[in-house]
Amino acid sequence: MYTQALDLPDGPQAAPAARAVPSDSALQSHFDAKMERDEKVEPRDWMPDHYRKTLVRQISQHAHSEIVGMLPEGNWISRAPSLKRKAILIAKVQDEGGHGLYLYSAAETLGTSRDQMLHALHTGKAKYSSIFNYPTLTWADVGVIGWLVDGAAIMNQIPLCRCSYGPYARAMVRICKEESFHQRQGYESLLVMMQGTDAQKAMVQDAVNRWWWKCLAMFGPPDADSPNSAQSQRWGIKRISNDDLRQSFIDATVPQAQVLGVTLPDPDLKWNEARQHHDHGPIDWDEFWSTVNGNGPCNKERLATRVAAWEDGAWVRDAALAHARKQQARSLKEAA
Ligand code: BYC
Repeated sequence: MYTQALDLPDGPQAAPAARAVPSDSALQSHFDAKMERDEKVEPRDWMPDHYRKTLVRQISQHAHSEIVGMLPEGNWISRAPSLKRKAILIAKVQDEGGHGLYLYSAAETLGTSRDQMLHALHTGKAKYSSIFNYPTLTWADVGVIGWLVDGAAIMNQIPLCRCSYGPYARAMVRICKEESFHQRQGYESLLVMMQGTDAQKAMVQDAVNRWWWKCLAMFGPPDADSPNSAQSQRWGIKRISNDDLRQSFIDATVPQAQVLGVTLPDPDLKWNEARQHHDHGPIDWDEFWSTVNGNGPCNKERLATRVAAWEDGAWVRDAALAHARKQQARSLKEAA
């Protein structure tokens, strides 16, 4: 996917004639100048260790979020109310699996293996998005995840298409296109429910009440409490701060809620003429950190499901490896 074979390293390390090993400071200066020019960093370019580690952390966590994110919605595939909704949901959940794969591939270009990343997930060392540790209680939750969770994801991920690391930025372009379809299908399914019975309308409102605050927390802690933001923004990994993205999401969602006919569960939510933005009430950060640290309602269930899927899939990996070895042996024999 990333055609690394065509990536020729540039800058000081690309001077074969000289054969001299460039000093760390020369490499650093070249990297800094590249950042200054807002150019992409590619896998074979020199990069500071901290930049590489930050990317591995963020991209692998993002990949884990995609594959754990398949679970709350996958829970409804067998109970979707019609063949059409089932087909849409299967396609969406499959897309999330694909997003995980693009992202693991992007992280692998930084020198980490998929086994290492999955080991970190399975042993609880790696994080994944807080949002996937809440249960999907009714069919309306599936629509609300599309509208709000995917809506928040798009708001966060569009700027990542301009991330300074090439493979991550390119993976995000395709992911964002698919997320846009996910968001629209969720909103459309809620529009249909909101034209239905009182019970259906109440179900949508209940789901909105349960997911709204969790979606606001998805953007991460407030800027003042975000240890990684400043450096990530200097490096062009994150382009917009957690608080600014959260504000844009709220401003975009309020009119959508009005069209839908639901109330966003925040008595302090109101338009501020001076700021030209909506003010909102306080987010429960204690609840957010408790969930991130493994104590949300579904953390244990989500992790156990992923670990079981990994163990159950061992025979597939073994078979694929055996097949690859057989193919390799055959081509070596033919070449001899
Ligand atoms: N949940 O310094 P900060 C999807 C952690 S997939 C858990 O601001 P950073 C979808 C953060 O990792 C959506 N942890 O960090 C899929 C850090 O801890 P570490 C996933 C969170 O990295 C399927 C600490 O808090 N999207 O939409 O600068 C179906 C301090 O935070 C969360 C991405 O992953 C959270 N919500 O900024 C449907 C996008 N927030 O790592 C939908 C890519 C913060 O230092 N990621 N933490 O131990 C990012 O943009 C950034 O990593 C974040 C956090 C904005 C999430």
